[in-house]
Order: sequence, then C-alpha cells, then structure tokens
Amino acid sequence: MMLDKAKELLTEVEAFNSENAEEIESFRIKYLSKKGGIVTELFKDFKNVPNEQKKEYGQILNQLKNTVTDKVSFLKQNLKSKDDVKIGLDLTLPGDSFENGSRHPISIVRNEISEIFMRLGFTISEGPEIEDDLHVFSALNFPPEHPARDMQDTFFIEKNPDILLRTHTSSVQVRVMDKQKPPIRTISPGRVFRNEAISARAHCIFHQIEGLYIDENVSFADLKQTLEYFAEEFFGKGTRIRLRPSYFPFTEPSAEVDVSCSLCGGKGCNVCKYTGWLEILGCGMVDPNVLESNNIDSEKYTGFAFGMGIERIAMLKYGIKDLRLFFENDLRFLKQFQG
Ligand code: 2NL
Repeated sequence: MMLDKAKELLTEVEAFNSENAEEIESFRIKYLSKKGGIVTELFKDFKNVPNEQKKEYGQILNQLKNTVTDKVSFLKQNLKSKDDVKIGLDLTLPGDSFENGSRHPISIVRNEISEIFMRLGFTISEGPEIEDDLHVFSALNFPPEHPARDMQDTFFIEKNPDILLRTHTSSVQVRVMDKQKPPIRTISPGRVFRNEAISARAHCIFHQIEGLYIDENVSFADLKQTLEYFAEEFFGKGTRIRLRPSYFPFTEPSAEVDVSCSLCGGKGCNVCKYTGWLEILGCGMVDPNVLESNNIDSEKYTGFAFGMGIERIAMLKYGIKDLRLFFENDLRFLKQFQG
C-alpha cells in the first residue's frame, strides 16, 4: 500500500516541470518542508512500516527525496540560465577575478636572505624535520649530557630518545657533509622546533637559516667579510656589524653578531634599547670535532658557520612586536605584505 503511494509520488515528482520561481519554491515546500512536507512526513512514519518492507520502502523514500532535491536544483539552475540569456549574458566579458594572495612575511625574508647568499655562491640545502640524535646533536659536538638534549627543550617522538624534531637546521648541513666533499658552501633555511612556552618573543615552532662554508684556508676574516656583505645587502648600505665573543657547542671560536640599528642609525632608540645595536645572528669557526665527526680532515680543511632566526630578522625589518602574529594567519596582518 505505502509502497504504491511512494511510487506514485515518485512519478509525480519526476513529471513536475516549471519555469516559475514561486512555483518551484512551492513544489519544494510541498515535499521537503520540515513541517508537514510530504517526504518529511513519510520519513516520520517509517517506524510504522512492517519490518519485511523496510528495506524496499526505505530505498524508495530515499530515491523520492533525492529526486525532489535534484529536480529543484535543476529547475532553479534552468531558470537562472534563462534569466542570463534574457538580460543579455555576454560570454565575451572577462570572468570573475580572484583576489591576489600574498607571500607570508617569513617567506619574503627567507627568500631575500637566501638570494643574498646565493649571489656569493652558496647553494640551498633542505632536509627532514623529523631527525635523529646523530644529525641534531652527536655530529655537532653536543656532549651526551648537554641540556638541549633534555625533554624540557626538545620534542621527542613517542618518547624515543633517538627520534626527535630538529631544534636547528645544522642537521641538514650534517647531511650535506655526509654526501659531499669540501668545498662546501651551503645555506639551509627551514622550520625548527623547541619545547618552549609560547609568548611574544618565543614560539615552539620557528624558522632558521644556517650557513656553512668549508674549504682549505677558510678564515675568521672570511666569516666577517661574508657577514658584513650580508648586513649591507639586507639592512642597507652603511650598515656596520660588530662581533661579541660567545659560545656554541659546534663552533670555536664563536661570536654573536650585531648590526648598527637602521632605525636610529646607531644613535639609540627604543627598538635598539638605546644601544645603537641589534643582535641578528650567531656564528663561529666550525669546531674541528664537528669536521672529524663528519669525516672531514680538520688538518686540511677549516670552515665557518652561522645561524639566524628568520622571525627575529622579519620583526626587525617590519617593526613587528609580537612573534605570535606570524603563526595566526590573521588576514588583517598578512594583507599588509601584499605586492
Ligand atoms: C644562532 C647560532 C649558529 C651554527 C649555527 C653550525 C652548523 C654546522 C657546524 C657548525 Cl653544520 N655550526 N651552525 C654555528 C654557529 C651559530 O647559530 O644563534 N642561531 C639562531
């Protein structure tokens, strides 16, 4: 009985045709309205259908519902096409334009830094974000008890102390040394991870560019000259640099590098905290232990290396005060870097 009724409705629905928007809408309401629509009511009654008919009846009901839905969208689309012709649709008009996207400020700065070093003959190298202890720590002269190896600082995968998220992109350069004999002249930009609380100045994910240059007779003077060139290219002609002694496990000697504040020209302002200098990177001569760990003869070869945080440089370039803005993807922020 009910089955016959449903089949009858199906034929009725299939036969329906209209080129009138109101008629199509009444048709939709008649069948699909949440309150009192024919199909809606039939679905509500479904629980009273005898069990042995449920399968077949259910299929017909679904078919009925889909047929109504398809019919309504077909007729509406039909109407719209007819309207388009009536109002004189011009197929030669240009299509709807898409809004231009823009590059993320981190990508802009990464590319700009990369290009400066590429002009000096550095290649770009990339590597995995999920790493092992050897490439992130052991091959870089981190002693077994170094605090960076701690769970407090490094993200380990599945509590396995050998598999971890890289905390610096030097791991990529270890892989370069694996495969390539000196001369090596490469930079590795990439995402790094540290187990840190998120604030305006720190994030657990950030970006770095590290540089490595290994050849015969590479000296500290070469390092200084390279960084001076970089500073002037990136921050503008007349930018000076100064080096302060520092410590890293993988370099000896090591230094931190400041550039003269491009905002006040070194006179002192609130960006440089009235010092006239801004810290931009760390560097040094590659520790002979690192060379030997990577099968490079430290009697024959020397090298320099450096590393910088891209967020930090981008903040200086654009006057951004809160690092979290780089990760929120708020369009009001990102749109400012268009063009
Ligand atoms: C910093 C300091 C630095 C390096 C990174 C490096 C890589 C190899 C060997 C030796 Cl394969 N050194 N990288 C050297 C000195 C400093 O980064 O403050 N980065 C944000």
